[in-house]
Amino acid sequence: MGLLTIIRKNQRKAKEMRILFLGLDNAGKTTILKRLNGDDIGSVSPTLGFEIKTFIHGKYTLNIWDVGGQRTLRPYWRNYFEQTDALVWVVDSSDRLRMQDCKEELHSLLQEDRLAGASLIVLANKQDLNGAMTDAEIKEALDLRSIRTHNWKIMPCSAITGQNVAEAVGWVVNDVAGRIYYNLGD
Ligand code: G3D
Ligand code: MG
Repeated sequence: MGLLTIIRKNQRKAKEMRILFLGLDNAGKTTILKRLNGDDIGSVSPTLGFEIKTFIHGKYTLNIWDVGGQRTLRPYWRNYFEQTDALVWVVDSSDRLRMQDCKEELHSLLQEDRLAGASLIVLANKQDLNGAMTDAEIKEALDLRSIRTHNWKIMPCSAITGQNVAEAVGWVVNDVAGRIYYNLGD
């Protein structure tokens, strides 16, 4: 293998991003990923383990990990933290009763050393539902303003209508690329 080939291979590797989709169960993580992938969103079953989806986004390869969020599965989240470039925290904006649980889980994740460098986007999903909390309300409820450790953003979205689904990925890619790849060139 020539030197150029090796360099090219390494560059290709360097342009991979590892993105972790987390949130309480039923938030819509799997449906958002299906929507991104152009899959049928009529049939989504609860994620019991994890699934990895790979997308090409411009010059980047995104490896997206979709991990089950049921309470019994949450202790396993930590197995997926290593080398995470971005955390996508998906919220069911209509689930007011679990907003406190959602806030506690998010803030405890942000304490994790292995997630320290990761960008964070909070997706206020299910905006198509009547009575869904707005992104401003969710920002308050999850106390996002207190986050000093991560570069974060919140976006309203809907996996059903497709609102902001692609835009959210765009923000993640730009934020990670700005941090990591700004000096790599083409
Ligand atoms: P999860 O992977 O976070 O656990 P899922 O969540 O993707 O399995 O979605 C859980 C349920 O929420 C699914 O409904 C799914 O259709 C619904 N859902 C996901 N995103 C949206 C959205 O933006 N708007 C609305 N209205 N519903 C959404 P079921 O009925 O299959 O359990
Ligand atoms: Mg799921």
